[in-house]
Amino acid sequence: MPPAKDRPKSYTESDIRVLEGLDAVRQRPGMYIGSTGVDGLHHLVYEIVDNSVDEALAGFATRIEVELYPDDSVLVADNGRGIPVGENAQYKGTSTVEVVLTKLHAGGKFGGGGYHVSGGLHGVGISVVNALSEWLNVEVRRDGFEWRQAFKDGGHPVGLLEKGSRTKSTGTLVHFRPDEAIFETTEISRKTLAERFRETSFLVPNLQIVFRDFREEDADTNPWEETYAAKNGMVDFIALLNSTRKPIHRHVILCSSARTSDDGSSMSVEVAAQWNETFNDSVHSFVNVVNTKHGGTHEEGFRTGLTSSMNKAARKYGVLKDSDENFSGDDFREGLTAVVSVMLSNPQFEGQTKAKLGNTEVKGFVRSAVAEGLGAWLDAHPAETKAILKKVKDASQARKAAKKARDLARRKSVLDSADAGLPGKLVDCQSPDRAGTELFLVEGDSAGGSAVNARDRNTQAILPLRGKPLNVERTSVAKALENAEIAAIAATLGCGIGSEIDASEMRYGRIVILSDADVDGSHIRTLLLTVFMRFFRPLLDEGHVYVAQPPLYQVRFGSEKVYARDDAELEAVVAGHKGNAKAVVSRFKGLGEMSSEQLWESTMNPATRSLVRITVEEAALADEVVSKLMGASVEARKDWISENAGDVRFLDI
Ligand code: 1YM
Repeated sequence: MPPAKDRPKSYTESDIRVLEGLDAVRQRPGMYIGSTGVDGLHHLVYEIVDNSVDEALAGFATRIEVELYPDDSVLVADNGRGIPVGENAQYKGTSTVEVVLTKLHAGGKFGGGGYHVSGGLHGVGISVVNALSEWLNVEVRRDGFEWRQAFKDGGHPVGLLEKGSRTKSTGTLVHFRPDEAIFETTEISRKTLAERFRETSFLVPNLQIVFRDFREEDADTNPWEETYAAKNGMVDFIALLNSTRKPIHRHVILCSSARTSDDGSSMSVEVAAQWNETFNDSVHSFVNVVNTKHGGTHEEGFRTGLTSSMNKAARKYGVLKDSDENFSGDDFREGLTAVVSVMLSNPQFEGQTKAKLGNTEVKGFVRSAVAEGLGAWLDAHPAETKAILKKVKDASQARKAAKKARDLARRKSVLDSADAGLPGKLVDCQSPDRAGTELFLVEGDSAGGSAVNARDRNTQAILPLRGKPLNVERTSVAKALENAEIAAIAATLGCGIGSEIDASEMRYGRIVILSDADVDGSHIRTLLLTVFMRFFRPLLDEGHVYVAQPPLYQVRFGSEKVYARDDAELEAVVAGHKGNAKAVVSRFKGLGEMSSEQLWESTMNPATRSLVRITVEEAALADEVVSKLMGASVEARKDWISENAGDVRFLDI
């Protein structure tokens, strides 16, 4: 807090108490917004936008505008009722606007009647954004007038709420600049925000979100702009998720249910689903409009409801005979694209990332909603139901065949290799303890040879892969295992594949994909990552999968050697070198051309290399990118890959 002489005249004792609250936020920002990295920065924007989304869910706002400016400030405006401007009932002498902006409150909202539904991961409210901003201006249109108030240096009011000109319209606008002293970066990612706004528009009916970015040169007159609005809500969401896949039935299945308990708490659920020709399960779940990447009780309820109503239908249509066992949950999920959206007044989140719903009462609620709603839909659409059940039956047969194939593959490889069950071309490491061990998947036999010589034989194992990996976008587990390279990867990892995976059985601590630093190399990397996406997903989720960063150049300054990954790094290395020695640059044509020593120094030595960990942060987006790419024509794929070559983070979204 600034010394007394610097405080505005309007300061009162209660303001001081209030600001003590905001100072606590500045002292431990992580507790309120998760981190002070880029995720925390985005969280600030969501916190404000969520207020506007609440206003839309309450039926008052229909339009939200979000704008990014070159000074890294962010503006959010909505056409809702406007934050109340009168004296606050709880804090006499202070406007409700000021209370909302300066008073910490766990639920984010108070003074109003409704409950806070959107947001939810932290749901800390707009005052936290004020506390973490260099400056923040709020404008409200309400009760026939425009009102404004300014804050600076972490939430200190510059003056009182001022009444301005008359207006007939209503709404709230917040413009703020995240505090550079708090955040490691103040550069907001347009792509991350755009993805979230697009999702929001699918889940909130009658809402339009306009997103503009004024940060590029000349953008003040002609900014980048996108508008998100989904006329058909979740049906549009499914259509987008399935845009590169062929649905096997025409209508998107929709069901919903809502309930209010005696204590006034309420919950509602909406589910949209459609099966497609692929073998992939693509289920996305949301709580209060926020993506729950790690699922939780609502997803569990969805899965059990789905399994029971589908098995019932299978018996009704004679796809299952009396003596047959039920289909398993996995059989129903092959080729299923679904969105599960629940609204809860009191969501409880679990896990470190708070991306998993914990409320136990939700499971049964969603299960019966789905069992009933889906059951009714299936009864009303016999032809489509039969098409789905045919797919389920195929899936079930394929699953049984895959199990046989897998058992067979295991036994066969036992005969092939001295090591129990391991492929012959694997050069394993010696450490019996999997912690600290690494499996390198290496493109090509010759590079594999250099890697074998270069490696630390105690902790680094090498599996050379021949040619391009199989494109698995439209492949079942059984079919994929017929491919020698994929079978070798599965046998080497030893943790199972597809739905029968157990990540804890993986034989290595890390998997490192090592391919050339060129376009072909990045194509191979993409295909391999798709194999992991589709068949070894838990390994990605748990952060076991990495991409090595082999250099494209070696630069010598006399006896000193430096490596550079790309042209930009080469330029930086040469420009940044101090001393008189002349730079001698050589370019590697591929991994196979590097000596073992070079490969070790630049790419494999844990002390000097850099690895990129591949995570599936935005599962929905990654899924879309992978299928778009994998389903696309060869030409489109090549174009896309050469544009994005070298940037492995495209799957890191
Ligand atoms: C750009 C950010 O904050 N919009 C917004 C906030 C509120 C209301 C409307 C609102 C809510 C209620 C009644 C209510 C808030 N009000 C409060 C509080 N946009 C943005 N739009 N009237 C207006 O919930 O009953 C907190 S936020 F507490 F004052 F009611």
